[in-house]
Amino acid sequence: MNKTGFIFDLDGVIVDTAKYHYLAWKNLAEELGIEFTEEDNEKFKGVSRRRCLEILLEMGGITVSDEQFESWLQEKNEDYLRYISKMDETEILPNVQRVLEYLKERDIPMALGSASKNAIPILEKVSLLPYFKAVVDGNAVTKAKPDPEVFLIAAEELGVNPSHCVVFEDAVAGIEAANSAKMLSIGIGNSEVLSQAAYSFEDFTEMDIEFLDKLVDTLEERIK
Ligand code: B16
Ligand code: MG
Repeated sequence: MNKTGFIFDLDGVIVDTAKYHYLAWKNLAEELGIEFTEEDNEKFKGVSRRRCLEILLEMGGITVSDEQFESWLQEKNEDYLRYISKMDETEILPNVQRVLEYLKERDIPMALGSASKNAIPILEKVSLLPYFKAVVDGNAVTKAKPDPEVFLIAAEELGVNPSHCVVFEDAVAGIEAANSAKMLSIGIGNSEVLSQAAYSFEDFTEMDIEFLDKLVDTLEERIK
């Protein structure tokens, strides 16, 4: 068993793919005559693609056949894939790579824990895939956050006891999932919104090396 493990959410933590999800959902919403704002898109963060479409259709009061539902789901994803096909390293959020390097230098294994079914192509696009020992994404889970499944699978794949894992998350449901997995949750974003996190930071530029050192020491203390 490894001693400690670090798990990262993708959208809102490593990259800001929410803006591309927004554009793709907005295109579909327009086609369906539904008004869709950036505020509406907030509710889609960390939520599975399927659930997002259900919410959108509820907003428009639209009921559809299973076949039509699947076809819109595919249309949105194809549109989204066109946006992300242009992504590169410049889209990595500030200081993320510094944190990944810090952990790599210390041989601390890292995993991705995301609701996205497009996590691997996105990590490839921004050249971060090699940092991750495990990628647990929307293809691997049956239960969405706040269920802890995604993070528990990640801990298992890292070979780390869940209580010795740290999770970086930007969504309330993700913080809840990390807490119920008995992991140390770190919110990335608004601290009032993420009040259930053990610690929170506006972004990784606010997190200094001293904090990371302290975090690793705290976890290693838990192990003793
Ligand atoms: P896909 P995360 C989530 O990523 C996004 O925040 C959410 O808006 C999206 O609907 C979900 O992934 C599914 O994404 O359509 O690519 O499968 O924050 O869990 O990394
Ligand atoms: Mg997220």
